[in-house]
This record gives sequence, C-alpha cells and structure tokens, in this order.
Amino acid sequence: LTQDELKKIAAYKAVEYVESNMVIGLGTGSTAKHAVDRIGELLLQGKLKSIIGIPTSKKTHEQALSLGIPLSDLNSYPVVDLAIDGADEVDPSLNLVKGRGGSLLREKMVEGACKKFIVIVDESKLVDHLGGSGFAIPVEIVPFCWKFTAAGLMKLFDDIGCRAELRTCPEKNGKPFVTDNGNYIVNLYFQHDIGDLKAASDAILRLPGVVEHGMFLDMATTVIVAGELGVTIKNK
Ligand code: DER
Repeated sequence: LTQDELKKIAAYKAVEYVESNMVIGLGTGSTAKHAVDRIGELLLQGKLKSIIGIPTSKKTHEQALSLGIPLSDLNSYPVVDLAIDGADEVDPSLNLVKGRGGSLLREKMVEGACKKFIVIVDESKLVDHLGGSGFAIPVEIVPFCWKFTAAGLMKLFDDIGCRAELRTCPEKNGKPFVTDNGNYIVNLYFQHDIGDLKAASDAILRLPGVVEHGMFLDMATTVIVAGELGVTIKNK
C-alpha cells in the first residue's frame, strides 16, 4: 500500500464518526483532503445530511466549496462537534506536531473549539517524542522584525540547541511564505529532546511577535493510524 492509500484508509475510517446534523471541523493537508472528499461524497449520496463544515484553511475552504459542503465559521459556530485533521508527528501521549502545511493557527482555533478531535495519520507519523524526527516545529509569527523574533525563539532553547529558519516559497524565488492570516512561519529544528513540552509551549507563546506554534498538546481525542498491518485507533 502506498502512503497515500494509507492516508485514505485513515481518512475514511474517521468519516465513519461523522453523523448528520453535525458541525465538522475540516482539516488541511493531503490526509485531511481525503476526509473532506469522503464527506462530500456521502452528502452527494444522501448518506449524510445537513452537515456544516468549518474549514481550517483557504485551501480546504475551496475544496469543500467545490464539493458542495455547506460552510460556516467559528463566529457562527463557536462549538464544533467533531474535527478531522492530519498531523506531521504523533507522540505516545497523542501530542502532535502540525503545521507543515502552514495552516496551524486556524487548525488550532477550530480543533481547540471542538468536542472531539480525530487525527488521521499513516504510520510514518508516529514518533517517540515531538521534534525528534529531524522535522521542524513551525511557529507562526508576525512579519514585523521577524529576525528579532526568530533570534528570540532560538535563545529560548540555547540549552538543547535550536535552529530557526524562516519558511520561504521556492516557487516564488525564495520569498517568505505568508499564511492565510498574513503572517510568517519560522521552522524550529531541535538538536535534542525538547523535554517539558508544556513549558516549551508557554515560553514560545510568551514571546511578543509569536502568534501560535505547531505543537498541539493534549488536544487530540482519537488518533487513527493506518499501517501496512491494518488500522489502529488510539483514544486519549
Ligand atoms: O499542515 C498541517 O497541519 C497538516 O495537517 C499536516 O500536519 C499533515 O499534512 P499531511 O496530511 O499532508 O501529511
């Protein structure tokens, strides 16, 4: 099975939790895309009725529109029944790294407002500890004096070694990536285990200039993992 087939299996499994009349947070990324497609398909077949979708990015908004999924936002629906989204990393306590698609702020807002947050991943996303797989932990920051903020972020983690890199767009000859909210993303790369994730999260969020980061701690209620040997469902 290819990685995308595994993503699709996890996504379809998650959509089994969707019931008619629910308000659903619609995630962003290649795994969540399959879930949004599936919801659109079930609506078309009449197997799901009167769903309201709350998209977590402009990209998902466009996809859901094209599928005819009725959409709204957190202003109209401050409580969301169920959100389905992918992740870049999942640790044994179901803490996540998200945001490699650059949509972490709206994802965290929607997923923080939901009663149930179902994460869908293929088995390659499982890690022993966050930030350990050599991948970045994204931090959304305001564009104003971004170098100052990036330096401040690195300084926070001097003791464990941290490199901060501004995320750029190769397709726009290296211009800074700009999020749906008009902000920049700094990717943090850690040499060693971050240790106390909550303390790291609080320290990052206290820095003026920081908007939000990609560690989703104690937020997932269920993680659906699709692997070569089948699907595993982990509940909080
Ligand atoms: O950007 C995001 O947060 C995505 O959900 C990401 O975490 C997972 O993307 P993928 O499903 O394309 O791997």
